[in-house]
Amino acid sequence: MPPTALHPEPAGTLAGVPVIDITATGPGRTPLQQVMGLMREHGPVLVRRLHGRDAMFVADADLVADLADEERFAKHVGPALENVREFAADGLFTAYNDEPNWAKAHDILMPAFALGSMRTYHPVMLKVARRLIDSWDRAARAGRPVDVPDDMTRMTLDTIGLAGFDYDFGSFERDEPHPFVESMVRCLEWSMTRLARTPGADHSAADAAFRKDADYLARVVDDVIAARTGTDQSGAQDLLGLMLSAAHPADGTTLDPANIRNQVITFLIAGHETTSGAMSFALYYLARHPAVLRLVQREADALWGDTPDPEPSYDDIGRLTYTRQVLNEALRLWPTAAAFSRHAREDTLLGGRIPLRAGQAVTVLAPMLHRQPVWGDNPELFDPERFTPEAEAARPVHAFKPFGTGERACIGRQFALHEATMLLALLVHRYRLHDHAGYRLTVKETLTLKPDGFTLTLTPRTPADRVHAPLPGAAPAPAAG
Ligand code: FDE
Repeated sequence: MPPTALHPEPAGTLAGVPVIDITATGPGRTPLQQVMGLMREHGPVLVRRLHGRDAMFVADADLVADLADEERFAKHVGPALENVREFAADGLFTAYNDEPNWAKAHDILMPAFALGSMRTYHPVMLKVARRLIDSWDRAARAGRPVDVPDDMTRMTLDTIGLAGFDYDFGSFERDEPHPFVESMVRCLEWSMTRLARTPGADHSAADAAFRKDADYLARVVDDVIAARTGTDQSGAQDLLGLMLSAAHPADGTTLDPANIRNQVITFLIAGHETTSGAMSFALYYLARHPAVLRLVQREADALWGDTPDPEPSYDDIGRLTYTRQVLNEALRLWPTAAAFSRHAREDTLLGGRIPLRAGQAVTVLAPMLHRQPVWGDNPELFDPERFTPEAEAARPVHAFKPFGTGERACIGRQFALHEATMLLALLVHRYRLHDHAGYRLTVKETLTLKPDGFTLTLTPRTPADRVHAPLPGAAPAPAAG
């Protein structure tokens, strides 16, 4: 448990829910993991009190299922998203439910994120995957470790940049992250640390620095848009082309320029840290679970054999079902967008027992939902067998929420899964992964989660590595935790 959570005792209860006052310590640099720790101690529903402000957190599977009822609950733009709104405004992620631009942009952009549209993005995703592979080949030859989350972030940023806006961040040609990324990360950090501020203190320097970063983001994006405006975009295959040209199916209007800028910033934020964190956690677990790694390799080998530079087709990615299970299991333990909030549409009783007023918010803490008893008696164990079709069918539908819920759920889900599944399969097909530093997991929070300082060394796999012992008749035993 982080030192900030000095086992505070409940300050009392509200409608039977324990109230934990963390004002003495504050939320620290890992606020979500702090709530995870509090839930381990006080149970899967609690009120966290900070400077007299209360926030209810829920991970109980039945309560989360209740919150998924769209008739009684809706997405809540809480304090964290209000802060992100300072630089993403009415983009899809941070728009209020009743803001007209939400429904408009949602309707215009939905087709671009349907499963079939991944065919369009597949070549770009592969091109960027090859950039990562070139860079990892160089590291492997030099015997140099790779920084996994940093490289995953390079990969997802270049992918969303190219697939979304035909803009090349060229991240693999830089030692340091692209300045745009550094500004964006600082904006996200500002959004997070602003939540923990002591009332009355002077934050003007931090706010001025934030303003500068936010202005820079807007400027870069406006340049990208300007370069495309005025030219015919009807044949453009990316999101920006669609936003500049597509008319709403019902009323024929297009998105206004300010909203397009907000959407571009939104997709860059939403589309890269979350996905890169998911791939980083998946690689972390693969490096620790050789039996699982062998099964992922076997799946990739079955498709691509000894081909040194496989050319995965769009359809190949759908065949990588075990690789997908590994990703899901990584997203279970560490859903990289770890919390989302809901509010009551009218006064109601949550789960038939906790009174909520109209507009009152509740935050779902997905990493703890994903460790509830519906997941069996060893939820900390990494086991992709939890995501076989049979196991999934046997579980309540709302037990797994890495992409949020309802009409405001993640629009980029197929995009992220296609990108991540392809890359993971290509990497395990090509390299042996070595946990050279005996890495111990520490999870960094910048609103999203990632394994901090996780490095690997790599050696190329040889044809001999691809000769597999026959599978034992029974399902493989999951690796030990
Ligand atoms: C969304 C999302 C969500 C929800 C939130 C709330 O509710 O608040 C979540 C949870 C998510 N998302 C998650 C995730 C994970 C991953 C890996 C991802 N995600 C990815 C991605 C990519 C992209 C591009 C994206 N993503 C995007 C997005 C958007 C735009 C949104 C908003 C929607 C609406 O409409 O609202 C989201 N996403 Fe995600």
